[in-house]
Amino acid sequence: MAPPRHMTSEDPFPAKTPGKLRLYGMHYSPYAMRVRLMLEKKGVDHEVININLRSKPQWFLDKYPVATVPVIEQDDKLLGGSLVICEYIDEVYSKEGERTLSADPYEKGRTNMLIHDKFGKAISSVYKRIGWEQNWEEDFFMHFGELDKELGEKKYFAGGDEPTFVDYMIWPWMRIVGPDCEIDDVLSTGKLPNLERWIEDMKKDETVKACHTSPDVLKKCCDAYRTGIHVYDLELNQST
Ligand SMILES: N[C@@H](CCC(=O)N[C@@H](CS)C(=O)NCC(=O)O)C(=O)O
Repeated sequence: MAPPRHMTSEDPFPAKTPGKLRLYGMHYSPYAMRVRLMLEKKGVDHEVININLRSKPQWFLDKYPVATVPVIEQDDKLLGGSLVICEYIDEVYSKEGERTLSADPYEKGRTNMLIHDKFGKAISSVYKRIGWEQNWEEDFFMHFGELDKELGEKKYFAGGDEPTFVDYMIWPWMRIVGPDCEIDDVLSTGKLPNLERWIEDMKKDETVKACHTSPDVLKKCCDAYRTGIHVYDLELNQST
């Protein structure tokens, strides 16, 4: 099913349903995808209002002057920032013993360090590669090499047989690394064997599958990043 179209400054505020959680997103935003993954994982009943980031509705700016997506709203509660939101969803909607992020303060701190520090750097090297910036390769393999080392022999980043918080938080960027994807020239080098295996395992995860975006659409988003011409509602314009 095509995602909801992206609303512009022309669109009136869509009435809220009492009690229902609403995600303000942008369908191709990796940050918003973090939240979609977590909502899917936790089976949270919700609605999505997509925002055209080049023509933001005034009602969105009034609500969240930081003016980025994702944002969630439920009655009079509002939270912005993908990691803040995902941690909140995990805490509020997980059944006993099913949290994806450890409740142990030290474990949680270590996970957040990995996401902010090591993966933060890897994200910037993904954009360098998408933009074919000079020397992207050195940067890319340095930061991805660190991640590969961090993963090591483990199936998922936190150990265990199931993906947890950290895997879902980094997936939106990692899904474009690999065969048939935008960054298809790095896994065949043998430099990232652990990540290569991890990507294949992540692709089989039910939550990841439910939030799938076709490689064709992802490619158009990467092209848009290169040209600076934003694209919205690609699925609505597709004939298939
Ligand atoms: N730290 C924020 C970053 C969110 C972010 O930068 N989102 C982008 C979309 S991918 C955005 O809304 N940009 C605003 C704009 O382009 O005007 C988070 O984790 O949610």
